[in-house]
Amino acid sequence: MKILLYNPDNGVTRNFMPHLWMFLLQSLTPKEHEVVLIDGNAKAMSEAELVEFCRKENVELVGIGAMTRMVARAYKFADALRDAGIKVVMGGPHVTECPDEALGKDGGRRHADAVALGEADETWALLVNDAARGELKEIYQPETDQKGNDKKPSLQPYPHIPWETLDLDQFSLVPSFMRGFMSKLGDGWGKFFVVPIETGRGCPYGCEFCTVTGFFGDSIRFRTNESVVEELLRLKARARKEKGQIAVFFIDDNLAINKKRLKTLLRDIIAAGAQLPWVAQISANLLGDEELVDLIADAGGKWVFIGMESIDPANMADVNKNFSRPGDYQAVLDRLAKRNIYAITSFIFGMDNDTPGVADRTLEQVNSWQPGLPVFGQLTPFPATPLYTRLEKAGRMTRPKHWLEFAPFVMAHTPLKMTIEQARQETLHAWQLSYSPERNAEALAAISDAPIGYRIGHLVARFFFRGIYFPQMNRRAWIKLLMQNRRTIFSLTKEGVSTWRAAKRKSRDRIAEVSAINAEN
Ligand code: B12
Ligand code: SF4
Repeated sequence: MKILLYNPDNGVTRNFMPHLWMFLLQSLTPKEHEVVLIDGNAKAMSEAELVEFCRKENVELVGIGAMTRMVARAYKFADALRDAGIKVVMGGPHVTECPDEALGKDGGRRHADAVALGEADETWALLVNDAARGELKEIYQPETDQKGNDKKPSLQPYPHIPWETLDLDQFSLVPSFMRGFMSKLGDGWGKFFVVPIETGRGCPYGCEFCTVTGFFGDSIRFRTNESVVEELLRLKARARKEKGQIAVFFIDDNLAINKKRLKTLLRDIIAAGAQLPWVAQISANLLGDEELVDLIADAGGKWVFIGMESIDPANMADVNKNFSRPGDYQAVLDRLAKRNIYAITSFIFGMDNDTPGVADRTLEQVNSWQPGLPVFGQLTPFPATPLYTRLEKAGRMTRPKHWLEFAPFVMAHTPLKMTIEQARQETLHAWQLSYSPERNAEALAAISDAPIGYRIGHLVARFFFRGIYFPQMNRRAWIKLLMQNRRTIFSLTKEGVSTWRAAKRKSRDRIAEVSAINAEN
């Protein structure tokens, strides 16, 4: 049987990284079946084009995964496929939280023939074999323990994802018109991939807005260090072979949740020479340990994503996240910057104690810290979270099924001290100011004593991160962006060229010196 795993595009931005679930399920598929992957964010397709593709390729089963934000689009694709007589199975966080919606048991249209609830590592092969026999059931769900909770996959052993041979072309971040030129730079930048790797699952913190504790559980499971190191080494070999660049996103929700374990993993990565540039999510409260931060830097860590959420401790308490203290943020960022590690700082507006002006107040703080990459979202009640329950009980939801009428930056409930429109304006304002050419230049000036390579990396990262909010999907958009930032680019290029010339001159002089010494002897 031929299976397509499909991830719908989010309709607003372009993801910078493929989704791990697709590769994971592909490697867990019984060998007699063939699996193809399409990520709508990388390869845009209409519903009709997808149906046509499935017909031409004789695809018999389509697996669609979606977060809440993308689920309305996922349903549209699923409907078109089912109308064409192709079986559809859906999985991922949203359908786990709202299975009746996907199965049409809540009064709406049915979108999926089957749903896979929760972690599907151990149910996928069963589901595929049932589908091949024409005996697909409606619901696939992990076995439960005595307390009725899902039995979670242990991650030991962990499936082998053949990164070294997979066709990753659709996921290269280098726009095709720049590939020829970029491949000649340094060790080669003709292709640049960010690859997702997990080292563990689960988070015990239970922040009010987050689905992770409910979905993956509050006890944490880890892969073995050996299996992570082995995966990194294969990726490193691929980057070398293709003269491209590969960076890794450790997608664990909190990579340092067990500091002792993380230290052993980082030491093993260093010992095996398995370093690749990487980014990971770590909460601020776990970044106070100097030894840990040293190891992060030595093991290739370049960016740390920190869910800072708000600079207001009252907001942090409201969402059950006061383990992360705004007063500590500056020290955390200084500690990282000392090792040339960037921080991606994530903020949420529209919290209950937010008032108009929250964007400017937040940016004033952000701009006084080490420059990083700030991102801004809004408090969103995802189904099955404690936040959803609280707001629903209080009768504060304005769009209880907001995912079916997704609107970027329009909140689904009214915050207590501002309007929904004010929250939208604050969010737009924060994005616009944070990635303007002026702010880019200021951020670069603030790290003018850092090595040139680090500063170039910072500017490039700013260009990509701005793309989360400002659509940047074609050649024109890129050229416009480069023109707007031409002064900063020009001064970095000038400095880069003279640094390179000086290094070349120095190495020539050194060679001449050594030859002279040899001749004298
Ligand atoms: C990496 C990540 C991202 C990446 C993008 C996704 C990517 N390319 O990987 C980035 C950083 C861009 C991102 C962004 C966002 N993310 Co995010 N992200 C994650 C994260 C940390 C890891 C995802 C992952 O790979 N998990 C590991 C895999 C193995 O788990 P999985 O995807 O759930 O898949 C398993 C099962 O669900 C199932 N499954 C999944 N799909 C399918 C499909 C089929 C057919 C089947 C059978 C089974 C199946 O099988 C898998 C194996 O068991 C998760 C949290 C988490 N730990 O999952 C949040 C998470 C998915 N993100 C979340 C959110 C809210 C967002 C944002 C909307 C945040 C925002 N406000 O902007 C944005 C929007 C995304 C966008 N614009 O496209 C929420 C989603 C909640 C929900 N109900 O939808 C999560 C769960 C985090 C949270 N705090 O609650 N995210
Ligand atoms: S620390 Fe992160 S992953 Fe854990 S519950 Fe809070 S927001 Fe979710």
